[in-house]
Amino acid sequence: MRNWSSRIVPTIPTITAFERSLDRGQGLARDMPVRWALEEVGQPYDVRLVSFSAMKEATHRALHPFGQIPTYEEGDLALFESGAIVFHIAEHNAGLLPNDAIARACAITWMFAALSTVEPVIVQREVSMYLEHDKSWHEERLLIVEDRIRSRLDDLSARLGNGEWLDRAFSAGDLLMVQVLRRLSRSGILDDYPNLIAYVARGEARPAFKRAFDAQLAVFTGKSASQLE
Ligand code: GTB
Repeated sequence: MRNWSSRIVPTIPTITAFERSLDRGQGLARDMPVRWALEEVGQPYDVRLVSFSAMKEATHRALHPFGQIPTYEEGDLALFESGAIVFHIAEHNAGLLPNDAIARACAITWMFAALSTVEPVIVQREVSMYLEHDKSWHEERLLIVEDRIRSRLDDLSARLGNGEWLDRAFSAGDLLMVQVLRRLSRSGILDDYPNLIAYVARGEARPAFKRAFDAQLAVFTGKSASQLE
């Protein structure tokens, strides 16, 4: 029986990431938003790299029921789901969620919007590109999926307008939204949305993003982040 009254004892968290980068160090895997959130709040962290086979073993599945990365361990606490991990980091540290209750609820809403309204259509495109490219209906389906993405981007772009961030200050909502939009970087689809391109660039220009990016790139190149400079 779980002890629901337990408290989180702060320790240096350990996250998991792919031992071999699938995206060749582009920082698109889901350890990236977790690293970025930890860097934003100035929380040092350890990384345990896992192989594909290790991810499917019982030891890792005890942390992540679906045998994936990332996971997050902090004392007795073990989390999976990048959004939940970023939320946990944002809840327990200053810098990623406003203190004002209404502004905080709005920022959390953008976290959900990134992961449950914008990202799914982008993932549909990736599935179509990687798993359905040899099907006779691939081109037709791709057009439909890209239309759906554009519909989401039209609305997001209209809402962002000339704003720097989705609400007043940078938040965990922006962190997740920027990370989700980065998945479109090579698609050309963002080209029609100069304000979204500038928004992603603003996110990527943050020192915390750069530190997180370099750390995940170092796993791919085998060079430490300081050797990359
Ligand atoms: N909903 C979960 C979360 O947000 O944490 C999804 C976790 C997830 O998809 N993890 C992937 C994984 O472990 C790694 S990020 N896959 C192994 C498996 O399922 O067996 C996947 C990823 C890689 C590359 C890109 N990219 O290039 O855009 C995006 C996402």
